[in-house]
Amino acid sequence: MADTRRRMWSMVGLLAVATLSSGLLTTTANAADPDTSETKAPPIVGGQPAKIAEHPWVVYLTDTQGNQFCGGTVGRVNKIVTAAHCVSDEKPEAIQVVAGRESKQATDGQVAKVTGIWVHPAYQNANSGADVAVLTLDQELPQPPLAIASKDDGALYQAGKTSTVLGWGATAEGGQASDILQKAEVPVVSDQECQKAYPQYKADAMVCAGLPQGGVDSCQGDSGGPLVVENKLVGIVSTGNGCARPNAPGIYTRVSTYHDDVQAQLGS
Ligand code: 4AZ
Repeated sequence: MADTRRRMWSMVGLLAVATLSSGLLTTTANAADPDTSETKAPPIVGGQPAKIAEHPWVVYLTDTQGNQFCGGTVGRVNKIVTAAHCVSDEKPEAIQVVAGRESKQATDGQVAKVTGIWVHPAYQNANSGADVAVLTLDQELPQPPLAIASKDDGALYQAGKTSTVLGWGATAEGGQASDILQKAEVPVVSDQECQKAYPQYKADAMVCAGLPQGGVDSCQGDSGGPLVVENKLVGIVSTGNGCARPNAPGIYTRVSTYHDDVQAQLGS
C-alpha cells in the first residue's frame, strides 16, 4: 500500500510539471518507451477516449490543489466508492471529488468536498484485500449511481467476460496521466490464471482482468476507479505488477464480496 501510494504521489508530482497527454492505457511498446507514446500520441492500443455522458457515474479524486490522484464511482448521490489505498491515509478535507467532467482542463460538472471517509475495517494494504472505501460528500450529485455487484452476480465474474475499466490515470507504466477520460475492455481472468501470476492473489477479495499478451490495462492514477460488467460495478482498480505487461493482469477489488458492507455505507 505504502509503495502504491508513493508511486501514486510521484505521478502527481510529475503531473504538476508536465504537459498532460491523453490516453489511459498503454502498450508494452509504450511502456518500454513512454517518450515515444507522448510525442506520437497514438490512439492507445485497446483503449480509447470515453464520453462522460455514457459513464456519468465515473469520478476522479483530487487533492486541494486539483491534482488528480485516483478514480471512483458514484454509489449513491452523495457517496463515492473507491479504493481504500487511495484514501486510507487521508483526511476528508484533503480530498475533492470531481464528477461530470470528462477533461481535467474543463470546468464543467461538480466539485464536491468530502465530509467522511469509511475504509473497510479489514483493509491493510492492496496486496492483502478489502481494498475498498466509501466517501461521503457535502452535496448530492446529479449523476446517477452505478449498481454494485452482489453475491448473486457470480456470472459477471466468469473468466472471459468482457469488462470495461475507466479512468484518467497513466498512459504508460511510469508515464503521464491522461487529461481525458479513457476506457478499455479487458476480459475477466480466471482465479487459477490470476493465482499463477500473483502469489498474493485472494479469490474472495480480488478479481483479475487483462489479456495474456498484455497491452491493455489500468495503471497508476486509475486506482479506485470502476471495472464494469453489464452496468454493474464488479471491480475497483487496486494493484498489479506494472501496467499492461504480459501475464500480469490488473488486480481489482472483488466488489461482490464487499457488497453488504459497502451497501450499508451507501444506505438503502
Ligand atoms: C497503481 O499503482 C496501480 N495495472 C494501478 C493499477 C495497476 C497497477 C498499479 C494495474 O496505482
